Amino acid sequence: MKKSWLALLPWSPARGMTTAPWREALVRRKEKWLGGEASVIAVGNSGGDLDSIVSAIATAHLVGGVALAAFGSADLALRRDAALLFAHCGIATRADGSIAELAYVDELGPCRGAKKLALVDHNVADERVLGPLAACPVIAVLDHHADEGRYADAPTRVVDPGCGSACSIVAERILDVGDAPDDLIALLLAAIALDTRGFDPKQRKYSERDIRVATAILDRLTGGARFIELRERPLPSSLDLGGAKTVVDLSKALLEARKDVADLDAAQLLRMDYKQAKGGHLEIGCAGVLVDLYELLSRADGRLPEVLREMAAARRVDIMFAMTLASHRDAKTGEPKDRKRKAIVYLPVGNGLLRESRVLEQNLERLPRDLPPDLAELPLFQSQRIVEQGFQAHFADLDNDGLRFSLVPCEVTRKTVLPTLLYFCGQLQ
Ligand SMILES: [Mn+2]
Repeated sequence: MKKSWLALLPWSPARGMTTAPWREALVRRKEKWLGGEASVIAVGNSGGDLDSIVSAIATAHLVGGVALAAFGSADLALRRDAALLFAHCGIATRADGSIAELAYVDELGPCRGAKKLALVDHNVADERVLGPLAACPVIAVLDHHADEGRYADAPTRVVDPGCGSACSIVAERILDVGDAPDDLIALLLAAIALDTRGFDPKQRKYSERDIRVATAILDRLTGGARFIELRERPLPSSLDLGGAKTVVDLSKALLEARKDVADLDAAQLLRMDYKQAKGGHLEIGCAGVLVDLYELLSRADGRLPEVLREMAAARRVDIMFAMTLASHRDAKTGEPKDRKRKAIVYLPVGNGLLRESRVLEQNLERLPRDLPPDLAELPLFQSQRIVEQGFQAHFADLDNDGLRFSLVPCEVTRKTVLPTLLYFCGQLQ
């Protein structure tokens, strides 16, 4: 059949839709595995940073297996560096911001095909994340964390704690194979550039192995230029992310991307940096939010209480807190006026908690009076001056829907607020 002339144009939709065969193969194997077929599962650690994601993808390619992300599919969009890199490399995202090339822990059904594991970027299978999968035989460990000494019989086992990036260890093997796709190797280089901070000699987050592998990748992708220092070598045009010309620029662009939350909604902002813990009989959630309170409210479209309630329900949380910058806005221009304060916003979920949450408020407001000695001793309670001035909290209604809030000094962080909350939760009758 004659090809449409449209397909010959660089901007034609037909062209835009082509996917590299190695990526199509990943998707196909994933679907077969989710359908019950046996496979080798390459999985990264539960932190799920760019290193874990890319090393899992590359290892799955290498072993003809499936790449599994140790987090839910909706959470890929929260890893801003990864989201930006994949978008830049033309890897399409689905409605929830995930990519089809990965499997996600929330997609795993109860009956899964028999399988073997390849652990990347960690060296002990995480049972909390993988469930019964964690008991599968481990055939490969490719990692750069402290060696826990497990799976000594794994046919492939490289654990090199001195190495800056698990992707260096995986890339080493991929380059050996010879026919590895350029765009896959480019992803590995991006993760290595980020983990090594662009081979910054001051931070020294790399070893000879990282240097050797990054050099070999650049040789493959750009040819020649061997006599130029690694940090100054030109990148392939496929990695000109944010105009990056070198690994130094690329690492800066990816680090910068982590803070780029411009297109996230309130629910995503709340999930981005979230901690949960139990104090007494109460389950407490606390989100660190990268935008100010004004912005959080507007991203929630007036539905912040519902968003918090939904999040609390999904995680069985009793009281949901969020910490943001306060940022009073100029009434006329909407411009932020005061970045010197932070805000604590919270919602007790369920009416029964109203009385208890008010007691918690009073305890926080009363600080530094009644600050327990074991908290007062901690360095952060000293450096944030909680010991002398408490949180200077005064709680009030933020709306008519149960949302309460207080301003606190800007040096106050969740690292002091959450332990204090948990302590006072433990004191509740
Ligand atoms: Mn790593």
